[in-house]
Amino acid sequence: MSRNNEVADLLDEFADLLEAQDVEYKPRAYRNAAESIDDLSVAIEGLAADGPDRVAEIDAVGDAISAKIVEYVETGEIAELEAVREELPVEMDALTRIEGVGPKTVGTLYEELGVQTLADLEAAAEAGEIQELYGFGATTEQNILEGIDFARQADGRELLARALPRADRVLAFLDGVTAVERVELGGSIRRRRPTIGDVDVLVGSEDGAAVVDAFTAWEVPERVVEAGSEKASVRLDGVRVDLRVVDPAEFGAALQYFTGSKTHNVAVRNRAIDRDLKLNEYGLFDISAVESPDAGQRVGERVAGPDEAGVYAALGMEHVSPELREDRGEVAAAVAGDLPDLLTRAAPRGDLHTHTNWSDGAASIEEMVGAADAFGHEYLAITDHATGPGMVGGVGLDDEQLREQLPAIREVNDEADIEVLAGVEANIDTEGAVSVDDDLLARLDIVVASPHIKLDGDGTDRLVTAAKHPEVDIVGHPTGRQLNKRSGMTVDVERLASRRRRARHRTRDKRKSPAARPPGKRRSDRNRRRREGRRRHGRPHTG
Ligand code: DGT
Ligand code: CA
Ligand code: CA
Repeated sequence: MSRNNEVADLLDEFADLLEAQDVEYKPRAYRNAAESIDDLSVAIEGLAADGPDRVAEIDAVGDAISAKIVEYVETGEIAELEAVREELPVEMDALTRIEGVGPKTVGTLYEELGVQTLADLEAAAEAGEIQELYGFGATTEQNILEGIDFARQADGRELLARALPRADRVLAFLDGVTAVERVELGGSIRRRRPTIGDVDVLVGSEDGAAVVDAFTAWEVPERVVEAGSEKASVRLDGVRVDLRVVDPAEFGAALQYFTGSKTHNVAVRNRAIDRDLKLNEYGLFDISAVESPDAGQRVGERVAGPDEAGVYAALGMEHVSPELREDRGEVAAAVAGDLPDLLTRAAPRGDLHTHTNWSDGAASIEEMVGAADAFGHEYLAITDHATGPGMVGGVGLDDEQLREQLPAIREVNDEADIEVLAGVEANIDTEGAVSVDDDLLARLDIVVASPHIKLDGDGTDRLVTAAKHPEVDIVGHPTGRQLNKRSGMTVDVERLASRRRRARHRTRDKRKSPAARPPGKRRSDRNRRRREGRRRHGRPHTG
């Protein structure tokens, strides 16, 4: 496993600190470099070992940044970053989690008011000190106060996509430890929750002490938080990792227990009780012939334990995928054999929401289509941002630019092995109006409309209005939430979806959809196989 994420995080932190100090250009350069390193398919430390010239070959990484990367890989720190950290000792991540508070604001608040933490910020806002600052006002101060609670809740929770690479490193390490017989992730990361409090790792081993010793001696984590005979916690790239070691004979029951969620476990345990069974982290036990079932943890005859599948089977239910274990009816569905099919990586047939370098995407139309083809997609829609309400910084295309882009998309389509649809991501204003000219929308194959302003309160009415627009096919990110940043709008999805269905029926005949088009495209064997394999998964799902 590579340290790419770690290096990218440091460069992002560097960028934030420089931006807070009003340094120009550099922050952008550091962020571009960070993004590029996040996307690397090789390990950064391998390149660094070959020297700064090799590192500077990475896209968006110049000589100055490459020298810092090599310095970090060799010495474990970047002297210049340490210096800026001292000049600006603020909890940047926590503070910028508040919507509307960016690194620049953090810099000003530190310079003017000495704000370092969320608590400092709250005190300053409550005392009315923020609205007195140049460039701030009462509204900003009020927004900050309102955002603090949300930022607190988010505090310490890591995005799944950032936690997973760290978890992979832990798994890879433990796989190589001799005493480890089995290892799996548990907790919210196994359930693939959007944000992760800590990473739970479960090991099956006869020798807990050896596993804990190896784990706490591992040189990669920043520090060991605690260590016992059968468990240990470390901090790795800012994420807490909880390790627990159990007897291999009890691994399945422990995995079921430590995967959670707590409410799912309660529902499963109730089913066990109804069937005269006792379920806990040590196993599933038949207690029908036992006089005092509470006399110990391992009372009765063990009917499941080593494998998690055995636990669910012995309870007369289908195995419940971890993603479904949230007590939303999955236990009853598993008993009835009625669990839904989950999407797999092979299931999506195409992508109907993408941006290119025409707006704020990083890649060209050709590159996007090439990557989609390589991924196995049958179709790809190009839906760059249109300019309009909420589109800041000149990101979106105006109608004229969209008219220019249309033939460019058609041209790529003519050359491509997959279907390339011409589309747009238009903006929905506060009243539900859609930002692009109707005539232009009518010429496109697919129209995504998304809200980008006033992303709070109830958004159902404006979204329903947009969805009823005859040219709109998809409402994009309806709530506008941003994980760990803002909760977004509340939306009555049922009402929105029922409106949508009616609108679709009206327009179905008028416009071609990927499914309705004649199969004019040559497709690779791989695509055909994928398509056939997928038929039972039903309609494509778009996110
Ligand atoms: P997180 O870490 O906040 O994202 O959420 P989880 O679900 O990973 O929670 P965590 O790490 O506290 O515990 C992992 C699992 O262990 C949890 O999903 C269920 C189980 N568990 C932990 N503590 C308890 C408990 O007190 N009672 C029960 N029934 N289960 C527990
Ligand atoms: Ca956890
Ligand atoms: Ca935990």
